[in-house]
Amino acid sequence: MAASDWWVRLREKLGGIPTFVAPSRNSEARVAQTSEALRTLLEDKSVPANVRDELTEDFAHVQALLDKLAAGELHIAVFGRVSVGKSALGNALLGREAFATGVLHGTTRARNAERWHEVAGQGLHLIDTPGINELSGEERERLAFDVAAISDLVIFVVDGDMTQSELDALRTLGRTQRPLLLALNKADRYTVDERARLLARLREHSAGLVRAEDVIACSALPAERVVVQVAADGSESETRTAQPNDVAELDARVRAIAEREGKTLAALNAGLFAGDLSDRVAQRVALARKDLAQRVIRNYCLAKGIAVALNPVPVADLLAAASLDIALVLHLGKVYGMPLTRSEAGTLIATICAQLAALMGAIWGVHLVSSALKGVSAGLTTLVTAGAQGALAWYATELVGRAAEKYLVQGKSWGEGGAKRAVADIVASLDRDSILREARAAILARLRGQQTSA
Ligand SMILES: Nc1nc2c(ncn2[C@@H]2O[C@H](COP(=O)(O)OP(=O)(O)OP(=O)(O)O)[C@@H](O)[C@H]2O)c(=O)[nH]1
Ligand SMILES: [Mg+2]
Repeated sequence: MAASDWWVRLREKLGGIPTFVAPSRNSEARVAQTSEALRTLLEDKSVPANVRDELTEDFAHVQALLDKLAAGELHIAVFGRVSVGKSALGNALLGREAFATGVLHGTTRARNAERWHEVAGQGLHLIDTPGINELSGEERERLAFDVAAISDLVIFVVDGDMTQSELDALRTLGRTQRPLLLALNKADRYTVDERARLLARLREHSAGLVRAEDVIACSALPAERVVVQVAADGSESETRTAQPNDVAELDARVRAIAEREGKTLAALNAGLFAGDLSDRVAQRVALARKDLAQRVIRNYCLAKGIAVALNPVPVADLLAAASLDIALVLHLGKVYGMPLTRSEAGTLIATICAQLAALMGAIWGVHLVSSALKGVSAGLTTLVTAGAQGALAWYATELVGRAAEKYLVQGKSWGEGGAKRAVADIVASLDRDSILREARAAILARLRGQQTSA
């Protein structure tokens, strides 16, 4: 099957990219399906070891997602500008002082070396993040994506009407397909009327990104009430009374979501990540294969070039001698995970050679020999002539190898233009003279080495 058939299988299993508004029905089935897809990814033996090594972190993340799915945990991130009360809101939802809060901008960033801070409790797993206006545009985008990657639900916190950069950040989060809640914090600072107008405005801004009922006012850490009393003697005294927070509506909404679609959300997000990772794995696998194929072709070119140089054949026989390249083609089939039988390899080479002969018939004689010899000035020693013959064999093998590779990469197919077009493209894409030059140098170096060691 195709080179990366395992991820195609995985994609099929996941059934496309899910969007939010998850169907709650069948959520157990989806969780089971996603878990199985993730496990397939973890256990797939066709992922080469070096690719797996490069993506160790991602594979660890898949394992974590699996554990999370098993535990049915819901990860919630709070996101927004500095000092809007993200940490305070996290604390209010958790019911304890888990995150540092403060009047100074960048409290979260200053206190935590890491880019965000996670705390679990009350059946929730909260992720506190630094204020986005502390970051450059690019960093902000990366943070949004990173945060989204580890959360099932993002609470975007504002403390008034939205600024353009807040709206941009909200849109970025929207692109990650995470469900979003928009919290208008510090509601205690507004009158009932102002609050209603602000909520209406925020719903307008976030239309299409956040559902109207998910735009909610709250007061995570209301200002203390200060009462100044003036005594009979004119002296003043101040009493400060802490006010209870008001996050009940937001809390209820979060928990309703967690209850109703927690597992499904976690499964959807794990599915999104798995889809993403399988794309990356497929890309790396393709690169690793191409790299390996390149080395395989070069080795066969060198071996063939030396063999011909040691035992020169008439130039016209070079194409016929290309049938010796059967081992190369068999090897390439293995590299691309598409083993060929001997007779398939033979047919493939015959097809390629027929195209090459048709293409190069006219120039395959004198011109090529003179290109092979180009740059060799004086005294055509036997060694040099042999090197030139070997270089031609190398070039022919390279053409056969590249053409066979193309056929394999396309899933044992020549594509639309057929073999003729494919082979012509390969010939056109290779710089013949530089290959001949490199080939001759490599072959001569080997032959000289053999002569000295002999
Ligand atoms: N009036 C009022 N003040 C609040 C409310 N929530 C938070 N604050 C105040 O806002 C300031 C910032 O709160 P934090 O929770 O530290 O804000 P943050 O968004 O985490 O800030 P950074 O970590 O600096 O990005 C603090 O002085 C809080 O006391 C609220 O609901 N009402
Ligand atoms: Mg903070």
